[in-house]
Amino acid sequence: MGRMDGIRNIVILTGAGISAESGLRTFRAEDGLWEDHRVEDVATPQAFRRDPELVQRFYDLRRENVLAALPNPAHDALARLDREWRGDLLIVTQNIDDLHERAGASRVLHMHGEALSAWCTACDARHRWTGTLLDRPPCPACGAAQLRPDIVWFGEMPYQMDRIFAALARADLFVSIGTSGAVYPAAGFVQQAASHGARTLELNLERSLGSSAFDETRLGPASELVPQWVDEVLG
Ligand code: BV8
Repeated sequence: MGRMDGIRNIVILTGAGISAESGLRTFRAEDGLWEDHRVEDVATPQAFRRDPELVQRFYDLRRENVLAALPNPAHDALARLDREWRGDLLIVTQNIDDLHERAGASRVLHMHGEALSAWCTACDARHRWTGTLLDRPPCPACGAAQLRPDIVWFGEMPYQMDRIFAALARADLFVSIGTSGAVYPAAGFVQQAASHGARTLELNLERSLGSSAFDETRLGPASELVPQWVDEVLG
């Protein structure tokens, strides 16, 4: 009875921890983003209404950092799994960076949005964006100066929840990588997958808030744990 017998459909949830070794700061560590910015000052629709300059400057800097970052061996290993896994696979990321895609993965869903995307609140168009938004550039589609970061802020509905719930309902295996389990609805996915009979595995530097809900937890850096795990899966 090999480890992967009976496993066809895999859902992988990733968080800031998978991009930490690519030089992108996590949120809750002592040098985390939330150390020098209060969430409610930069990552809520109320903050954007109150002080759009502060919020645009915060995400212009995040966008710059994403463009300067490179995928690490954890991203590369998941891209290999995406290429070679014959069953269903969905990488649901909470991250706004594009390192999964730059490593070559395609079955990726950004539930909290993307740094390299701008959303026009006048015409609802979305545009790939690598520049700044602080200078209020016009929307390439309608010309209005109402572009905001295409990011899901606290209190806003995450993207493609129906597709995520459907994948969790069909999953035989749910794997969580580099996330603290502090933010919902992502933090509740392990219970949902388990309630549909999936096996659950956590790969993280330290035990997360949801560790007790997992069948197995492996502790260590993603750049080591993820390639090891993918080698096991692909045999
Ligand atoms: C919503 C984009 C309604 C912005 C983000 C239920 C209970 C309590 C509260 C709520 C609840 N339901 C909703 C809420 C409110 C809120 C919430 O969860 N608040 C928390 C703080 C209690 N949730 C919301 O507002 C959500 N929206 O609920 O809408 C709704 C819901 C469902 C259905 C309908 C409607 C929206 C939340 C999304 C907000 N936007 N990101 C941006 O990026 O700036 S959240 C943001 O923070 C990230 O995307 C991520 O989700 C979260 C950060 O968590 P992690 O990624 O896990 O990062 P963290 O630093 O915390 O941890 C890193 C981990 O990695 C650590 O464990 C560390 O050990 C590990 N690690 C570090 N280095 C490594 C490593 N692991 C391996 N290798 C390493 N090298």
